[in-house]
Amino acid sequence: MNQNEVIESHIPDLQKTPAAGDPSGMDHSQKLQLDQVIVVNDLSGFGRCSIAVQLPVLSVMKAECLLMPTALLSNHTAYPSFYVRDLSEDLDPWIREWQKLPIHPSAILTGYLGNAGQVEELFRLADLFDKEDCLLIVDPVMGDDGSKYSSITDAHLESMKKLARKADLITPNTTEACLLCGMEWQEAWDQASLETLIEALQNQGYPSRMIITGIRLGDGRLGDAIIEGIKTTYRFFQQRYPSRPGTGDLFSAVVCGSLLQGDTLVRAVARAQDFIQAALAATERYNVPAQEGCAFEAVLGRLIDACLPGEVNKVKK
Ligand code: PXL
Repeated sequence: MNQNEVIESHIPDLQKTPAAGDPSGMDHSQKLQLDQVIVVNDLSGFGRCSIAVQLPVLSVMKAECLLMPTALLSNHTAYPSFYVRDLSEDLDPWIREWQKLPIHPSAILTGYLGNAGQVEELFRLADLFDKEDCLLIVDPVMGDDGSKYSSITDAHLESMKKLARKADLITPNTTEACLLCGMEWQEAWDQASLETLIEALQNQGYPSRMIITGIRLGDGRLGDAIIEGIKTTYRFFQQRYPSRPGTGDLFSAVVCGSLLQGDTLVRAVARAQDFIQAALAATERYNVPAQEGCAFEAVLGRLIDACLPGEVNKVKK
C-alpha cells in the first residue's frame, strides 16, 4: 500500500450521492439550513471576551455568525491601559448595508453596548431583522458585584430597560437584574429574596423567559435562576474556580446556540454551566493569568454534538 492510498481512504467523498437506505438515516434530497445569529458586542483583541469568544462557540454549534462590533479595543477594560475606538457612528451605515444582504437571522444576541445611542440603534436593528421566529436575546451588560460600570449613564440604563422589555430572553447577572427593576443588590441571596427579585422583574414588563446569572447563596454555592413564566428552576453548584472575564459572554453564546438546536431553556443553561465549569477547570491546568480569561479553547470540542443544522426542532417564541 503506498502512502497516497492511505491518505485517500480517509477523505470522505463529499460529492457522492448517498445510496438509497443511507445508514445515517438522513434525507439528502433536502438542503439543510444553517441558522444565522446576529452578534452585537465589542471586539477586544486580547483577553478572551465578547465577540472573540462568542464567534467560535456559535460556529462550533453550527450557527453562522453575523458580526456587528460596537467598539474595537486593543484589550478589555480590566487592564489598566487599553486603546478603544467607539463604533457608534458606524452602526447606522452597517445596518443600511445589511438591508441589501440575504440576512434572515434566527437569533439576535446583544452584549456590551457603549452608550444610550447604541441601545437605540439596536431597536432599529431589531425592527428590521427580528421577524417571526427570531429570538432576541439581550444580555443587559451594565455592571458586576453590585456596581454599575462607570460608562453606564442614567439614559443608558433607561434605554437598556426598554430593550430588555422588547427581548424574548434576558440574561442579567444579579447586579443587572437589580438595576433593571430598582431593587437593592445583595451579595448573598436566598429563596425569599430571589422570589422578590423575580416578581419585581415580572411586574415591570420584562419577558417571561429570563436567566438571572451569577447568583451567590453565601455558602459557597453559585448558580442561575431560569424563569419561564410562573416556573423557576434553580441550578446551583459549588464554586471551585474564581470568575474570569468573558464567562458571561461564553454563557449567553452557549445558551443561544443550544436554543437554536432545539434545547429547552433549562437544558441550555445546563450546557452553558457545564461548558464554563469545564473551561475553568482546564484553565487551571494551563498557566493563564486571571485577566486573560477562560481557556475555553481546551474544551471547545465538547460543544460539537451529533445534531446537524436543520435537523433540530426550532424553538418557538
Ligand atoms: O464581558 C467581558 C468584557 C467584555 N468587553 C469588554 C470588557 C469586558 C470585561 O472586562 O472590558 C470591553
